[in-house]
Amino acid sequence: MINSHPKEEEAMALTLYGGQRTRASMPRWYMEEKGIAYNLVELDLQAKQHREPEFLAINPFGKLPALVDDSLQGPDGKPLQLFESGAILMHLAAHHSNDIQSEAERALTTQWLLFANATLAIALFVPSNREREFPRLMAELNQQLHPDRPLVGQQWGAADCAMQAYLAYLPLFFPDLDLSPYPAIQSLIATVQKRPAYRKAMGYVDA
Ligand SMILES: N[C@@H](CCC(=O)N[C@@H](CS)C(=O)NCC(=O)O)C(=O)O
Repeated sequence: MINSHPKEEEAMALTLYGGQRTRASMPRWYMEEKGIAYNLVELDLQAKQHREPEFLAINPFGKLPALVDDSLQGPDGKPLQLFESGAILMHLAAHHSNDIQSEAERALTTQWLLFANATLAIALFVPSNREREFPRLMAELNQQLHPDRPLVGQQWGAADCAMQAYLAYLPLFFPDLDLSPYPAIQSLIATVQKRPAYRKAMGYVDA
């Protein structure tokens, strides 16, 4: 049985399904930064709650995060259900914030979300790719990224959220990795780690 919070859920259009140490922290961080109200349903992966029929009805692949948006109708006439952190971030940016101001910004946001999930994540987490791709991508990102300069538009947005969240995973997942060749990324990670919304989304106790 999945524990949710029915009172809050009734009042809020958005329900995020997440779990500790999952990519649900990305859309959660985004919603915290943007002040978007949401209900959080935390699943216990150890207890295999993500494989229970109740959650498989929301994401048949049994993966987190997933989002239900009561304010929009899906093709079956029920509230819109979404999986994939990048698709969820894009939806939040396009429909629940004023981040995206032009078609060019929409296209660039999509570009960075796909890069984060399909290229950077693979370079970080797939060992064979880490050797081959990681230094080259990191060297270029070290030139491009800056804590005070959004990747798209004038304000911190979905593209920054996904890119920064993956980079901030580095010291958590690979504490022995030497990031000193990438000082701009090191300083970006330090800035991210201080953001209250990030700390809350990551479940840090002080947040
Ligand atoms: N590309 C997907 C990855 C989803 C994914 O693999 N989620 C992990 C947690 S970070 C999960 O649910 N793992 C449990 C499982 O696969 O059984 C996304 O970005 O949403």
